[in-house]
Parts: sequence; C-alpha cells; structure tokens
Amino acid sequence: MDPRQRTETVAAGKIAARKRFRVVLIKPSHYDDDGYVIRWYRSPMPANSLATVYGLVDDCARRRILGPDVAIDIVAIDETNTRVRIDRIIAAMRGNDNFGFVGLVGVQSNQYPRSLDIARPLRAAGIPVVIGGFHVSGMLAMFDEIGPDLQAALDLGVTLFAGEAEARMDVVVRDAAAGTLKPIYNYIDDLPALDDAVTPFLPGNSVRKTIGNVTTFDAGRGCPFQCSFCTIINVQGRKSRWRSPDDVERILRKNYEQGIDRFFITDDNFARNKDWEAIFDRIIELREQRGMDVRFLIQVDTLCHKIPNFVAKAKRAGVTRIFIGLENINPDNLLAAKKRQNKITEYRDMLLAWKAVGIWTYAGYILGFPNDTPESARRDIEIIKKEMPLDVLEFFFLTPLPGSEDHKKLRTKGVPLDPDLNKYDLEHALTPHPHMSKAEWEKLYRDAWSIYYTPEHIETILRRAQAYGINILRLAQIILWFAQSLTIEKVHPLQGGFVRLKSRHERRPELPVEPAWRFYPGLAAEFLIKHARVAVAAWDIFRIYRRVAASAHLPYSDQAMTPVSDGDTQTLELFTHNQSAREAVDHARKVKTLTGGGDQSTLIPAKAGI
Ligand code: B12
Ligand code: SF4
Repeated sequence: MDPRQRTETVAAGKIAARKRFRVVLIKPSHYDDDGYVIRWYRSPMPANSLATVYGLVDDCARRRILGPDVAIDIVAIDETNTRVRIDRIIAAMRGNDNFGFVGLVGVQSNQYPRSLDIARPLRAAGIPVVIGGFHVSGMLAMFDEIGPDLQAALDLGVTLFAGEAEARMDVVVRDAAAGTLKPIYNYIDDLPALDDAVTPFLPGNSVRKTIGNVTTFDAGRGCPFQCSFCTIINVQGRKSRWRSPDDVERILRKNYEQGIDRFFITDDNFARNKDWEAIFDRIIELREQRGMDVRFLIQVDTLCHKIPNFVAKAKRAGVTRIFIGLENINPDNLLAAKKRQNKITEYRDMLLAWKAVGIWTYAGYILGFPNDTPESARRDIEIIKKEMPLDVLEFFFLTPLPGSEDHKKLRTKGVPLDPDLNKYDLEHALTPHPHMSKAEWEKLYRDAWSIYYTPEHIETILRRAQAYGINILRLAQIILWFAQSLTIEKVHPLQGGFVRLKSRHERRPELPVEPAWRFYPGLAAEFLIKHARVAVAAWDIFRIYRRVAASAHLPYSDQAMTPVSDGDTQTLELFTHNQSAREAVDHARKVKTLTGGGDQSTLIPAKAGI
C-alpha cells in the first residue's frame, strides 16, 4: 500500500494485537468530460462524509469491537486529492488474508460510476466492498424496486448501505470480519438521533492535503422545507436532528489543537437546526471567553434573518460567510419547485441583514426551471447585479438528482433522463426543457458566469463589500476562484482545487488509454496554458482590488445597498419583471395590511442596512 496512505492508522491499531482488521475508506471523485478522474494536488476542504465514517470506524477500533486481540487499522483516502492505488490496496489486503473491507464513502450519484470502477477489481480479488452515501440512500428512499445501477453493484458482490451509519457501524464491521456481509443494509426509514453520536474526525495529515486550515462537520441534519429538486429531505428527513453543544465544542477543540480553526458547517440549513442558538451560544463562549478564534461558513435559508437573534449571534459566533439557496428570482419557478419559503420580496432585506454585520453572502442560482428561457435568465442575472447586494453567485443546472421528488416523478413518467450517472453533478443538461434546446441550455450555463463576473460588476461587488467593512482582498481571491473555475478548469468551483493532476490510466474504462506521446505533451501544454490564464485573471482582479482599496476613504452606496421602500416595489425590476413578481409584491402588501404592518419584513426591511 502507498506509504502516504498508510499514515492515518489509528492509535488503537498500534496496540499489539494478534490480528489486524484493515478498513480502507475511499471518498471517490468522479470523471471529467474527457473521462479523467477529477483530482487535485490540494482539494478545497476535507469531506465531512469521510470524516464522519472515519470517526465511526475509529470508534469501533477504540472499543475493540472485534475482540481484545484484534486491532482495526483505518486508512482514509479522499480521491479528490489522493490517487487511489487499487493494485496496492489489493496487495495489502491479500497480505492480510483479505481480513478487512473497502468502504466507498459518501458516494454521490455522479461518483457512483467511478465507485463501481474502483469496486470491480477489488471484488475480483475477493475483497469485501461496501458502498454508502447519497446515491444508494436516495434510490432506496424513493423506489421500492432495485434499479439497474444498484443491481450492477449487487451483481459484483458489493454491499449497499442506505441510511446513516451512526450506531450501525458495529454491525457492518462485525459482519465484514465474520465474512457474513449482507447484500443490503437498509436503515433509510430509521434515522438515528445525533446527540451523543460519534463525532466526525480526520487526522491532521489527511486534512493537510486540502488548501487551507479549513475542515467540515455537520452540527445537524434534516430540513423542514419541501423543495422538489432536493434530495436531503428524502435521505436525511424533514425533522431536525442535531449534535449537542458539548459535541460541537469537542469537534472544534479537537481540530483547533491540530491548528485547524476554520469550519464549514455542512448542515443544509443551519437556521432550521433546532438547537442553533445553544450551539451558537457555546461557540460565542469559546470565542469570547476562551480566546478560540474559530470562524465559520454556514448554509441558511432566505427567511433566516427573521429568526430573532439569528444574524446577531451568527456574527458573534464567528460566522464570516453564509451560503443561501436563492435558486431563482421568478416566483413562478420557485412555486413550481415547491420552494415556497423563498420570497423575492425578502431577498434584499435578508442580504442587507447579513451585510449590516459584515458577513459575506454566497448564493446558488439554478438555471433551467420550467419558465426560464435563455433571454429571461440573462435578464434575471442582470437584475440581480443591479438590485441585490450579493457577493458570490454560483450557477447550477436544474438537475433531477436521484433521491429527489423531481427525479422520481420524471422516471415514473418515463421522461427520458440521461443514463450516465457521472453527469449528475449539476453541471450538465440531463432532461428535455420546454423552452430551450440542450445546446441553448448549456450555452446559458456557460454564459451565466461571464454575465455575472464582468470586471465592472466585480468592482461593484468589492466596493459594496468595502462599504460594509468586509476583507476585500480575501473576497477578491474567492471571486477569482468562482469567476474562472468553469472557464479555466472546466469544472464548477465546488469541484475545483489547486493544480489539476491526471494519470493516463485513470480514465473511464469505456474510453481508450491515450498513447504516452499524446497524453504527456498535452498535459504539459494544458498545465502551462491554464496557469498563464489564472495569472492573467488574477492580475486583472488584483488591479480592480487595488483601485477599490485606494478609494476606501470615499463613501459608497448604490441601489442594491438601500433598504426596500414601498415606492421601490413599483420601480425595482426585481419586483416588476413579470406578472408573478408583481403578484408576489401584491401578496406581501396584503399580508402587511392584514397584520397591521406587524410583519414588516415581508415587504419593507425594518432595520436592515447600515
Ligand atoms: C458538504 C457538502 C459538499 C462539500 C464537501 C463534500 C463533503 N462530502 O463534505 C462540497 C462543497 C465540496 C460539495 C461539493 C459537491 N456536492 Co455536495 N454536499 C455536501 C452536503 C451539504 C453535506 C455532505 C455531508 O457531510 N453529509 C453528512 C454525511 C455524514 O452524510 P453521508 O455522506 O450521507 O454519510 C452517511 C451515510 O450515507 C452513511 N455512509 C456514507 N458512506 C458510507 C460508507 C460506508 C462503508 C458505510 C457503512 C456508511 C456510509 O453513513 C454516513 C454517516 O451517517 C451534502 C448534503 C447532505 N446533507 O449530505 C451535499 C451533497 C452530497 N452534494 C451533492 C452534490 C451534487 C455536490 C457536487 C456535485 C455539486 C457541484 N456541482 O459542485 C459537488 C461534488 C464535489 C465533491 N467532490 O464532492 C449532492 C449529491 C446528490 C446526489 N444524489 O448525488 C448533495 C446530497 C446535495 C444535494 N444538492 O442534493 N458538497
Ligand atoms: S431549503 Fe435546501 S435543504 Fe431544505 S428542502 Fe429546500 S433545497 Fe432542501
């Protein structure tokens, strides 16, 4: 086995033991459009799925669940930053009489084909393999029958794990050790409580293969809303389950001791974590009384600013960035997706509430809702630029992800869906669209990034941010990442990393291995061209940054930074660009009248802004 991959053996495994049970945990990546595994010298952040499963197996090792004389050795490999040497895994397992198993961890639909390609040679060598994650869970949550994709794994003798592994890992480890792994473990209808659950953890040397001093953990799971494109509610449920403040503190301290002080809390909607306040209070105590300078990125919904104290406590707890699923500014589209909680009349109010405390906003925007046309989507992005104080905007294709209501409906209706799961990464057009051809939709997606990230708008974003006291040099770096990732690396920024690595033999088996004389010169040219383009783009953004920084002493304000007034509802394009937008405003006005103006935040921001 690759010695670099062996470094993560747990302490418990080092204790003298008669036998050693080997667990190799792999978080697979997936293939790019040329068929090569997407792998980087440094990936942006560690995978929480890997940390969670690692923590659970580590806990089995510490409790010596296979008996006092059997140690459990764990290797954790994140394929987005480490090459998976299947031959070495086979050799190491063979040297241990195949006493152990390979776990393919947190496997998303787009990673499922790659997972089967990893599993195939392992199974041929007689090594037990277990696949868990959103694809298996999503499919088993939504369909009673086993589809051809899951059947392909079962045919290889791979075990499928659906649901969550907290309090279930003992069963899997014991069965694997006894050679009695079942074909399917299905716990999808029995989601575990998370208070007192084993906490996620990855050793420092694994975390250091990522770009910064950032790691991930989930403080809770589940979301009460019902968006039809969402997989989370069907896999993790609509009921909030959360880790205790004690557990969160333990996670933070364990990482802090290793020099990691930046965290992405992966809850899809931290604002609906029932215990958000107690968790924030604990973090505030750690920061303000124990001097732990920890900082966070959290994901929230568009109504979170209406939760009393939420924004203020987020600020004190060290939240520096939030991610919001804005999704769209056409109320008809939001309604079609059952995203009823997203009210365009709230958007600016919500963004200003975060801006007022100097927190950056990232938002996701989905292209390809039923009412989108190439023209309407382009116009909508221009409206956002002019009228909404957003920092980073990222675009996705509307995708029927396995595990979502949309996927189930389309499949049940027999609508043709792209059969290649590798493409289910929110970066491909996979279904027919009522108003756009596939080519138009793909062009819209590519154009969207350049429509939003023009030099003029980057300057506006930085000027707005500076007015709110945000660190604009850091913001400029993130803008560089988001603005250029698709153009230069041909992947979404969330799949990006630092220095792309490729191996000639790590190609989809359906595609030929390129001859060395073509592959290596091509790789070298690609490397040089890409880095030259990054340097040019970085220099351009740096010049914008310098210009903005030089005017720090001058006051700056624009339309997007002013709270919405009654008059604006007649003039802002956000509220008037189509019939449904106007109706949304009328509805908000009626609600305000009926509640005697009590529900201020539906239309006119109460105290937002600076
Ligand atoms: C954080 C996150 C990211 C982070 C980091 C990745 C990570 N895994 O930490 C970033 C921002 C990089 C990211 C990127 C992407 N993500 Co993401 N991400 C998430 C998010 C919000 C949390 C993941 C997580 O930590 N979950 C908690 C863990 C503990 O749950 P879990 O993985 O299901 O694991 C449990 C069980 O499945 C099981 N289990 C899992 N593996 C194994 C293995 C064994 C052996 C066993 C026994 C059990 C077991 O036990 C675990 C513990 O209970 C999820 C949504 C969600 N709520 O999960 C989306 C999600 C996983 N992402 C998704 C997608 C599509 C992507 C992107 C393709 C988007 C894009 N175009 O950029 C990229 C892919 C890049 C990549 N390399 O992963 C989808 C996948 C849907 C699907 N059907 O495939 C999800 C579900 C969100 C959604 N929109 O629906 N993501
Ligand atoms: S708000 Fe987010 S997590 Fe909740 S249902 Fe909608 S898409 Fe899913």
